[in-house]
Amino acid sequence: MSAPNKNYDPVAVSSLSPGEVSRMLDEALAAVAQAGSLEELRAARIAHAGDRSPLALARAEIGALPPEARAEAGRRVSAAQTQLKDALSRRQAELEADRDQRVLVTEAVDVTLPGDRTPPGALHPVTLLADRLSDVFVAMGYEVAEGPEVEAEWYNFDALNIPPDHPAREMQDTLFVAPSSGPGSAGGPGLPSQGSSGLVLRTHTSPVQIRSMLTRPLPLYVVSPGRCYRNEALDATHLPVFYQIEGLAVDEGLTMADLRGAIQAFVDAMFGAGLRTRLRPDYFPFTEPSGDVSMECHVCRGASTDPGADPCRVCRSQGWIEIAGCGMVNPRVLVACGIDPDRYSGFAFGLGIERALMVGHDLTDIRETVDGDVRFSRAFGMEI
Ligand code: FA5
Repeated sequence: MSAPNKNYDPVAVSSLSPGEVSRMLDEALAAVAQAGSLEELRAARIAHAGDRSPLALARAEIGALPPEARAEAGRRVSAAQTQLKDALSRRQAELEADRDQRVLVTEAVDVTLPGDRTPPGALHPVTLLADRLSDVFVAMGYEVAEGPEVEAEWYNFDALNIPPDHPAREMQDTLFVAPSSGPGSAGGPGLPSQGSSGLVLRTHTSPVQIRSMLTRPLPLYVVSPGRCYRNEALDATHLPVFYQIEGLAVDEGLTMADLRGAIQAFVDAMFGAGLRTRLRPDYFPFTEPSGDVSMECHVCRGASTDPGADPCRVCRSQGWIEIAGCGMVNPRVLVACGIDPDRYSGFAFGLGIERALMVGHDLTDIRETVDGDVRFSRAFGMEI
């Protein structure tokens, strides 16, 4: 600011003259009007309304005027600054409205365009059924137990009362991984030691029975779902790799009646109450007596067996559908696991999950479960 000027010097304060203030204002208003963006307007604001702008510098000169001239010069500069401030506000509002309009156009979403959604994938129907079957038993108080798919022969056969020369080893078309290291796994009286056992791809989930009996406290109620392998050709009812689920109970005083009760409860949970179950004699080395379980056909309920009735595809007009192998745990198996057969008894059952899926959904070819065709899974209501 210039020094106070008692003798009014119009040259020193020329910036406060009406013409000069009006020129500064015109220049500022022109810059505001020309600002084409908020950025440019910001620059114009700093240049023409900021602390170092011509109008601000002129206002600083007011003190240099003689007192009688100060008020008029102050009013002049204030009026110019007010006019500029209003112009800046108006332009700011216009530019913001422009920007908002542009954003609305460029960021508009056309909700009518087709979606580009990546389907999340889903569990396979066989996995879902395995989970559902396990849940039924978990609800009855069973624990889920799992075992390895590459299994010691001792667990897969020997401890289950299937000695090396037993025809049941042939029955199950075993895939061998490593041979046994010595004669130890060949039976003799009683069950063989596990030390020299070879390795196989487990042919059933029954070895998990042995693992459970050896490691878990009694009484024991376990359910074991899992993958099994057999050297079998793929056809409409056989897979070389398939799933089974196995149940095992070992407790004091268990009888065939408990086995029947467990199986009936399972069928009720899966298909709704009211379907009868039937046990017929069968043979498994690890259960004695052994049986196969059938349930009344859930589709025709036996009606297809009446003379002249429509045939039933699901039970092939037998009225019954075989669902599982079962039996009372052979005392020799209990002994192999260090369990006193005079005090404890047990029952076990096992079924094929793909076969159960076929029964439940009227599938005629088991290969559909492994083809990998998503239409198969979609038919079960899955999004893939
Ligand atoms: C067994 O494997 C016994 N461990 C079942 C068992 C457990 C009996 C406990 C008694 C007590 P099996 O070989 O029958 O039994 O096989 C059981 C089920 O597995 C069959 O009923 C069938 O549903 C399924 N299964 C067997 N082989 C195949 C295969 N190649 N493809 C698809 N499913 C199969």
